[in-house]
Amino acid sequence: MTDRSALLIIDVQNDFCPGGALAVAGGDAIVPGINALIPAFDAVILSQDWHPAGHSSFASSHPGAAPFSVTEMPYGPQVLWPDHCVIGSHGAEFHPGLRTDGDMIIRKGFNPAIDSYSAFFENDHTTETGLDGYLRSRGIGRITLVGLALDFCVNYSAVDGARLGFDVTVQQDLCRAIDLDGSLHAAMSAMGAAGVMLTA
Ligand code: VGL
Ligand code: ZN
Repeated sequence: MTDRSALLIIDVQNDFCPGGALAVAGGDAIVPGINALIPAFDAVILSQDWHPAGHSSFASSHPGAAPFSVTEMPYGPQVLWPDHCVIGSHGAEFHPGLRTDGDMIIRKGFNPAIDSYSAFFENDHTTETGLDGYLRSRGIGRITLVGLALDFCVNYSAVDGARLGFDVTVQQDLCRAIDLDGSLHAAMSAMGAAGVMLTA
């Protein structure tokens, strides 16, 4: 049975909202709309970017590297971010206005050596987070994604979800993007090519 629907609320955390370490413009503006959407789904899952201090995706862990530059990791190119969503920090907490009474919280990015944009796989594209199995064992076949950031974690999660066989919708008006060097345009193409449905 795979006829159940889930809302996946991606990384609506203080560090991705205005005032945060990796602020996404308007990141906080989507919170009321996400809260209002919750009752329409059979299941609600929140993801939380969750990095140990000194994480390999932080520019500060690479001497001389500027934030937002790109480096080569064993698993491929990796953007180096400002320190963000450090485990236990205020920035890693969900936005205080967000309803967090969902069924499950999936944390990702806790492996010091691998970043994890997607809620399904780490950036090596092989290490699973466990979300796929969780959804399947609950009979969920349809997922709608909202949250931050549209061109990184929402995009990677949506594309992986579609590849795993889920019916995936991204509700664009409840997402905001970082838009780094054309990343938003690339993300829209990738999601379209993967068969993700994009709603306004
Ligand atoms: C994200 C960059 C680094 C995201 C997380 O949630 O989109 N972006 N870590
Ligand atoms: Zn991160």
